[in-house]
Amino acid sequence: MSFQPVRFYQTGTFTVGNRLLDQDNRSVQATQVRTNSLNSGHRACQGCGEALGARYAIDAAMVASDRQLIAANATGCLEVFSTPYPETSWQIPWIHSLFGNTAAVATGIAAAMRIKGRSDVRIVAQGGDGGTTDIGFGCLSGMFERNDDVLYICYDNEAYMNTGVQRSSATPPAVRTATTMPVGPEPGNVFGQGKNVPLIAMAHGIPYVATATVADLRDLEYKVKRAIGIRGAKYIHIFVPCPLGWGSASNETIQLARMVKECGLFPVYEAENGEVVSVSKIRKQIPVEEYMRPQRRYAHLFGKTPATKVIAKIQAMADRNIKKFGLLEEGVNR
Ligand SMILES: Cc1ncc(C[n+]2csc(CCOP(=O)(O)OP(=O)(O)O)c2C)c(N)n1
Ligand code: SF4
Repeated sequence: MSFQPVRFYQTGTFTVGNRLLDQDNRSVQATQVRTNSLNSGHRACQGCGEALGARYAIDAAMVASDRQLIAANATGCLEVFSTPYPETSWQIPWIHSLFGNTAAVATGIAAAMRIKGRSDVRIVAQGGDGGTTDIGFGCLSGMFERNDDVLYICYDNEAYMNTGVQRSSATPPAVRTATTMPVGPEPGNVFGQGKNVPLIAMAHGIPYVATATVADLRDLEYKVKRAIGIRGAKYIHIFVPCPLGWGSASNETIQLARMVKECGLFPVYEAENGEVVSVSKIRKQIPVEEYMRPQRRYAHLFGKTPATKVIAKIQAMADRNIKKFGLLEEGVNR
């Protein structure tokens, strides 16, 4: 009979490895306090920012709701890698909606809970940037406008990753995707288009809007917990690097998420009722080039003759954010 030794690598789960470890020997990830709502064993790529962001966001929502949480999930990587039929990595009540109607499905769940008098149950809707900024945008705006009691979380990896890296309206200018190839006089994605959904959410005047990155998971957890405690519509937009779609190394996910904030391209803030109330300041400002260079989706800008004009235009976008949100502590972080 063949013999298979028990391995202890799955210590972040409720599977055999976790249960066999003594309390003292458990890693932080294997602590019994953590709900592991998005459990290990799913099929995300190595270094997937979306998997990391969802794991921390949903665990924080579980803690904040006293484990009374239901999630609706748009079609996209998060749904596909976590639920290859008949398996699932979710350890919460979880429903897969269509690609474009997650906000509406979550609204329906919230209405059902209201009718049942279950004000203790909290509802999360989640999706990628395509499901949020493009096809799901109408349902999302309706959810905001009605101030439905739902927290919507967008995991922004800046393209349609699940179907092969097509451009979305959250794809940054000059980026190479399968549908914005680096050819012609202005290679990559166009400048001056796209949508800034956190600002659009704020324009709806909803109680709470926040942005976050997977480089600061404590900040992310804090924002999710805050949002769960607020009644009405809430929106959190999380920056989640995608090694496969960006052509970045899987061990650079956190570093890229840190650098996008430190260069000013992705401002991290909170807003209440349409007004910015707190901003995460840049600790040490870096040029956008430092953030872009390790990603192959920008490789066409760094050839033999670097596209200095294009890089300068992207730097100008970061500078505008820095000014608009007051991201620099004067005299401290340059
Ligand atoms: C109506 C409809 N159109 C197209 C698709 C195919 N489709 C599934 S997921 C997806 C892209 C998802 O992109 P995004 O929302 O950015 O999530 P990601 O995979 O990047 O996490 C597309 C186009 C679909 N499922 N339904
Ligand atoms: S393609 Fe990107 S978003 Fe999808 S599982 Fe892989 S790393 Fe994550």
